[in-house]
Amino acid sequence: MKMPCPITARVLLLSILPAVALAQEPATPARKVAPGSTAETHQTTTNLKETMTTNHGVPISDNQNSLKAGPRGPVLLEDFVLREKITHFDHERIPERIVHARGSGAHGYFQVYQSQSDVTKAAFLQDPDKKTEVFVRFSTVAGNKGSSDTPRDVRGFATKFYTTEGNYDLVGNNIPVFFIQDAIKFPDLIHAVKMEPDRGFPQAASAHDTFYDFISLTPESMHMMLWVMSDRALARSYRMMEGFGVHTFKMVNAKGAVQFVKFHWRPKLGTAALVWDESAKIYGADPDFHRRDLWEAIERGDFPEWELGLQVFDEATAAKLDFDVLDATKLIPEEIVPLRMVGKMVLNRNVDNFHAETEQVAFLPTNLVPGIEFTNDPLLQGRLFSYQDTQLSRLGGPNFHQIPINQPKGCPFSGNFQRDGIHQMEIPKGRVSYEPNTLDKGAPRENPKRGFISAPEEMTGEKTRKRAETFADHYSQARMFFRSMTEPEQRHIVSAFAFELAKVETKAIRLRMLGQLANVDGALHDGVAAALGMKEKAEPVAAAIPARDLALSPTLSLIGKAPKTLQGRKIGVLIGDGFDGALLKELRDSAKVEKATVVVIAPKVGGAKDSKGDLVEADMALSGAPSVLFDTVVVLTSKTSADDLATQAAAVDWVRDAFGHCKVLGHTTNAQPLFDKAGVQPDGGVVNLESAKAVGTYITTAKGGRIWAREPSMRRPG
Ligand code: HDE
Repeated sequence: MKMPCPITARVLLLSILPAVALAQEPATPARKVAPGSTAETHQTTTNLKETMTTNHGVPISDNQNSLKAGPRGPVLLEDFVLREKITHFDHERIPERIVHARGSGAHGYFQVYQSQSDVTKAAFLQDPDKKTEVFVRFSTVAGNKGSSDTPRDVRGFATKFYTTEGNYDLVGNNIPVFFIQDAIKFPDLIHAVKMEPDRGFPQAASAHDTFYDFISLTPESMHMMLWVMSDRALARSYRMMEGFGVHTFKMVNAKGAVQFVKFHWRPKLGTAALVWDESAKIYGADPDFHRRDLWEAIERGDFPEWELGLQVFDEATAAKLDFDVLDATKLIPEEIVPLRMVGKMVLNRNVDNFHAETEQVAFLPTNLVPGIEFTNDPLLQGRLFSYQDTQLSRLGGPNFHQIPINQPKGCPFSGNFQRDGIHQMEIPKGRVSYEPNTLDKGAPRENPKRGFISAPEEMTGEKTRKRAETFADHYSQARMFFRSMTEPEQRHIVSAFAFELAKVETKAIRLRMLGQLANVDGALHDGVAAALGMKEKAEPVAAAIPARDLALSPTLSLIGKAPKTLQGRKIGVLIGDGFDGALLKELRDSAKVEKATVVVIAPKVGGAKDSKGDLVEADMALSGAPSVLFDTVVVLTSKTSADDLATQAAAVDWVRDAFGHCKVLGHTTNAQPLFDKAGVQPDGGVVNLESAKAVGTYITTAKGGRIWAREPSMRRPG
């Protein structure tokens, strides 16, 4: 006997039921929900303006349940609301950037201090009363979009100026030189550093065989490698990072005079870096460390600022330098061409939507305005092709300039006759889409006076793939950089190389890399070789030009020029029951004066009771707030709570790490059991807060930054 299909029966039943249900529905929707349904908590509206619609404008009655054949039946294909929503979701991601995939952006403005008309006719560099809108995106290079903020890496520093003459993009990095001299090597470099193609790891890390295989065969990368192994690659915050245009550009004034220029961004908060162990731990504790820091600073009105500095020089100066200004693996020491500070940039607005702005922004080194021009740097020349090209696949077609974040703002021009293409968002009017024409009198025309004109430059030369001989010295500036560092910074470079090379599995690559380091500096090689402790010797590498001893450039050192400040820094205060509330208040007051932020941490996020029995709420629970998240730390406890904390690994690690990362620690006498357990040795950076004026002493000491003298006794290179 054939049984009736239960599903068919239910569908039949349902096709009758809705009519009955609808007829009984009251005018104002009190949604009918099954008992226990999540929809009970959802809000509905009768207001037309607030009514949710499909992408095609059809009002939606229920955004909680799909259309089914009966409450327990199959979902119906005709549910266009469900299908449209899921289809859109399925396509929510766009291809991530091939490099610089992980980034954070913010809006702000740029303002010039005074007219720079002697060097450039660029409009945004003329009027000190004019604020030019900007959008900045900071990024890491090697990791995927979902990687962490703090690996050892170069940071991107890309700025879009929405000028009255169109968009100008200064697409720079936080390191003033680059790995390679010619764009044709870029795909090789990036393939080498990214995850190895068979295994798909390591993520966001240069410490692996393919990278060092390539680098050890590429002597021109040595200068940049020294920077990448230095503290520069471990930025404490985007707000405390310098930026550089890297290439030499040209500036042209209204009279047509051409000069060379290098761009520099200098953070108002001064520069600061993490230590390697700290950055590795932050990787787990807060993968969004830099993104959160930037976002929170802007939200609390503590707007990050940078000054724009220019190194302006002429052909004659360029000719006298030890290297070629078209070679992006070289820098010009400030001691030779000083910076001229021309204006400031303030970031004062977070994005409204990460995808629409930070993800969809398209920076193009080809976005120039009259008064700024390219040079023949072969690395730059390759970039002029790459960025436009990559947007075609990333943003889907040739109309990506119509995406709001990429549109020029504030310039009076009328566009052009480019038409159609995928994602065309405009509806151009009229029958004329060509030029010259007579049929459209108001059509856009070329403007020989205001239009972009390249400064005339004589070009001759044989067709060749030769690299200029003036690009051949790969080691002298690498040596200059290493020798210009302070002692702790040199130690960090040695440590970083030793760490990375220890991760390289192929011995021959390690030895070849040691050969490269020997060409840079004997002490550097010896330090790394000793830390690796291998029995084999470095493989000698022939140098086209052996390193020369250039004059040192102390301005390259971060520690050397670090300001004594707590501005924009975070003080982590760990409290335990019975702590001294008055001391916490004094700390808060002093931190406010210094424009630092105090973050109170307790074993429970609900807080801890002070010595008077009042509950003080914590900002964070100890389990989620390791001391690596703070620039300097304080422990305020009673004897009992210190004894208790000393039994907790999280608290012991908190203190041990702070001490191990050379931070300044403030504490009450009661905290001693915890400090003993954490192995804290008294030194100038461990400040007891209970003697007279001790908070003042703590603040002054903490303003000085890390206690580097502590480091050698605790951590050997490697
Ligand atoms: Fe890039 N680079 N790059 N680069 N670059 C990209 O463009 C490229 C180079 C830099 O926040 C890509 O839109 C080539 C130097 C930043 O959106 C791509 C070469 C400098 C950003 C590209 C270089 C940079 C990028 C990937 C060698 C410092 C992120 C997605 C010739 C001056 C911008 C995109 C953002 C992004 C190509 C070398 C800075 C693939 C071919 C040198 C800050 O087009």
